[in-house]
Amino acid sequence: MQAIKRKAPNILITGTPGVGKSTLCTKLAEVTGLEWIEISKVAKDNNCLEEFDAVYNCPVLDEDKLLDGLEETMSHGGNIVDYHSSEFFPERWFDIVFVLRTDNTTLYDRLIARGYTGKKLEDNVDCEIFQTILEEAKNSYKHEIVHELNSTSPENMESNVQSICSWLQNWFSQNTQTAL
Ligand code: DAT
Repeated sequence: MQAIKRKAPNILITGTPGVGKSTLCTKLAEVTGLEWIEISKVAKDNNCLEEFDAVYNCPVLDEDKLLDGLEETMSHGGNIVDYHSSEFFPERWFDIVFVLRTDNTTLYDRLIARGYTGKKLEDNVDCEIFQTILEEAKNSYKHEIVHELNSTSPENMESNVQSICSWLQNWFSQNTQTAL
């Protein structure tokens, strides 16, 4: 569905906060040379955060401003986008979507270690239990490009890096034209 062929694919890594997106993306960027775009950081650095949501104890994202600012970068390809939501991105941006998953006990411990408490802690654990981010991704992208990855152990991370690298090599071999 992409209008112009990209030089490299764009990958979306999504999942509940604490599931391991930053950890995986750091490693992937290192191994693949693709650009890691951490949406929360980009939003902060580019003043795309609006008023503070007192209930969820987090700022509200100015989605239009953020998307406009990223359009050119995404059109070139070669990006790994990391965010806990996926529905507001243009569908055409991504060649593949990975949803990281873990069990609720593991997630609970990770979020406690991060200092989450009360409603924020509870809502994020519920989000994982109810597969909210997976459902969101499936509702926003073609099912065949949405993949669940277990992100509970360091071994899982290694195998996730391997799987994504294999997919990437395959993408390049199918999308790179041989020079005459
Ligand atoms: P996120 O970016 O999704 O919020 P993170 O990458 O910051 O999550 O990870 C949260 C914590 O979990 C952090 O202490 C590292 C740990 N972690 C992440 N992935 C892991 C894995 N596959 N195995 C063990 N620990 C992991």
